[in-house]
Amino acid sequence: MNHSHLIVGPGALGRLLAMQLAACQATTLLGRRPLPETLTLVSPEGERRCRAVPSLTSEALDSVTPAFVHLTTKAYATQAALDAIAARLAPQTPLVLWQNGYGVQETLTRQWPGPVLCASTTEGAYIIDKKRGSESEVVHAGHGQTVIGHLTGKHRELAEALAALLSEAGLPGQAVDDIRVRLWQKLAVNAAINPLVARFRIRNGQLRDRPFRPMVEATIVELEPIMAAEAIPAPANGWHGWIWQVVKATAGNRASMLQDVLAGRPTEHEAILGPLLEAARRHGLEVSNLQEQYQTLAQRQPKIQQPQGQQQGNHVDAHPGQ
Ligand code: KPL
Repeated sequence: MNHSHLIVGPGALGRLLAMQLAACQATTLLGRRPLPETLTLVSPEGERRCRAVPSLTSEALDSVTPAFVHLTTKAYATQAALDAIAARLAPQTPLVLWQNGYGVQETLTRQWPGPVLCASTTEGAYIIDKKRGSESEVVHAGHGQTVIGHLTGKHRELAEALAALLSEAGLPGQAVDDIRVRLWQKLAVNAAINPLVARFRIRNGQLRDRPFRPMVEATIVELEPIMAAEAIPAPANGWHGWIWQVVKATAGNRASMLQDVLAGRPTEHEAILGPLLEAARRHGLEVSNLQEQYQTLAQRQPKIQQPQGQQQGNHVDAHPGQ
């Protein structure tokens, strides 16, 4: 069986996937610009490995017929990245969506004729650019878990096959029937942490101190009724316990949204806060904190650049309890 992988979006997560999968599967990276022939990965244990991973730009795409297309672009760039290559893919090619937030997963599941799997990962990775990007290393910051599934629970066998391939490649994966719930639970964590750390340019752990702690608490108070109204079950230790547990587990992290701000990239506020605000509006819930955070982020947005190959940069997650 053909198990080849095409990875669209050579940011930190895309490169981590490429490096790991290339060890046991045919893997190609697709970017806007040609990528270095050899990628370097620093493992969580500090070991440095180099691997040749073939890369392409979309003009050369006709030369590969992938078994899986992994979209690892930022959430706001995903639709355009797929549009740029769709005509060159067989319509039944399975897509795997690795985006933060919620939104594009529903849109593409409706739109794409083939199977669409969604992945939610706690693998942590970031890129260190050396010599202005001509040399860069991917740092695999921490081992995590990846859950994979179709939004309506279809394609279970395919999700299991992919989970097994990822596990074999050193990225433990598990097929799940409730990926929508998993994505919304992650949304809650991202909404409680990312906007505040990006705004105040602090590491996750600093949220435990004043003046930030009450701000997180105020966000959790707004998140709880949204999750209940959307029928998203609370994690075993409750939203409060779980969110503070993630803050502790990722205390040293610069969250993905902070890294976007520091790199001058647009943030994923639309994908993370947008669905929560929309749900609050539908259910008539008061969410002034979330609204204020959304507006603050929306005001600082740099222009979105060319979509394809937009990096899913520095996706650093931790999800105890999953
Ligand atoms: O998922 C994350 C992110 O950085 O996007 C958290 C959980 C906030 C960890 O940094």
